[in-house]
Amino acid sequence: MINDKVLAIILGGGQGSRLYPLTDQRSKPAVPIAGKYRLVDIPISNCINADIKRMFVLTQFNSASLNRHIKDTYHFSFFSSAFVDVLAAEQTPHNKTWFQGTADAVRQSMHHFLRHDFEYVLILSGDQLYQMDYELMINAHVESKAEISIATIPVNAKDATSFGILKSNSDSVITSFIEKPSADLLPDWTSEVSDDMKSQGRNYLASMGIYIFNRDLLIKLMSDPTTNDFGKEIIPQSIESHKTLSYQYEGYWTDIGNIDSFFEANIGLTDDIPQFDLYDKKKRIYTRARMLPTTKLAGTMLEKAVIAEGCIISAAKIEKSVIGIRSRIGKESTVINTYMMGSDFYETLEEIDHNKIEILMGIGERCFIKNAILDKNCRIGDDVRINGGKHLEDKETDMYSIKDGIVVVKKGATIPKGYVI
Ligand code: ADQ
Ligand code: ADP
Repeated sequence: MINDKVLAIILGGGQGSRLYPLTDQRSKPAVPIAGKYRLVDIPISNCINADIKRMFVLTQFNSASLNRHIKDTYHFSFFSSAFVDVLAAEQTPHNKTWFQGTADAVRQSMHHFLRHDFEYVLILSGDQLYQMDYELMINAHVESKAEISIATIPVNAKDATSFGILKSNSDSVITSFIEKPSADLLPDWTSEVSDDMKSQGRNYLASMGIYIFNRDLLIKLMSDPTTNDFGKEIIPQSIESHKTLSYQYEGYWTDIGNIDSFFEANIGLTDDIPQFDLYDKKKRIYTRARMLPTTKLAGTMLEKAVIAEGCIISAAKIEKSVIGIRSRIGKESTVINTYMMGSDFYETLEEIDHNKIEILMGIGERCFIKNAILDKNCRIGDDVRINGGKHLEDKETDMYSIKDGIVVVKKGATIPKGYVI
């Protein structure tokens, strides 16, 4: 089977500064999404669904939560060749520095990959929400006898400046590529797209940052130590000398690299028909099986709410919000347009008593929370009011950050009773 010849490399993130403060205490792949998953579950699940069984996750720093999550989640049979290995930037006698970019991350880990038998490398981003069948892309790559393939998607002019933009010929072979063009250059970079895409103004073909390389070519490209990045250097330099295929995709795909897009992607799950479908049996998203009890609700008005397992909720109202595992929300509280990640553990009555805990984990009574992300293990005291929105300026405190009007309460932070943001 062709997929047995593929090794997947998941780029788990550079410094993760665009997702700060969610990446303050954990590496980007470990950031919790959709109430019970972590970012890294998306590319790993897409690989498993496409029968790609060997995966490396490259990350800039090794967080305990990432390692624990991978170790506890992805158990393969003793007789299977499948694995998910985390490779954190490491110092060796040859490399004294952190990864300098995406290609450098791959280069520094080549010795780990070359221990395996493979013909193709599938390189994936760790911060995108989508369900794509990589097998179709691999087949297109092999059939066209390309040396490199790039998954591409039509985007509009507003988004085009944040992506690699390319043009291809009638055989879908890429003829030119520019990384993140400025708006004044865009008029030269339109492509022929389907009527559906045209009607949405999506006239530019963007790289999704998903690449297939033939093994020998990757080894050759990685032997040049002056290139650090796929988008900035490797791809633009390779298209002339190596046949590079554009594999066009038109399904749902979104980059969740910053707080705003991360928030929108999570809240989008509360839509009547979410674009990201967690209910499709054939495109299952895997995560750790936690054996949590069911969620208990009392007196709560729910409107477009997504609620994970193990919650205890007595809120008055939850609207357009995602409520993560083990969340506790007290009486008469209102939660609107909020992603609450939940908690890592329950506090027992003995612990609360013994440690004289005044503000319990979760949201207290009579709170009002709107336009916020509550990281894990937060303690929101009674009568707290968080009213996020564009009227707020960016701000940074020990307890929370405000970015683009979204209030992000930091992991484990305590917001005192009656506090107003
Ligand atoms: P960007 O997403 O801006 O553009 P980049 O910041 O290099 O590119 O990140 C690509 C992926 O690699 C992300 O998942 C990121 O977290 C991860 N990453 C970055 N540095 C890393 C490092 N040092 N170690 C490990 N992982 C790292 C890229 C392409 C564009 C394309 C977009 C699509 O360059 O051409 O359009 O992706 O999202
Ligand atoms: P999940 O996958 O459920 O999000 P994590 O692995 O991120 O879980 O974190 C749960 C972790 O919290 C577990 O390792 C667990 O040991 C730890 N934990 C459990 N109880 C407590 C506690 N009382 N205080 C601190 N950490 C705890």
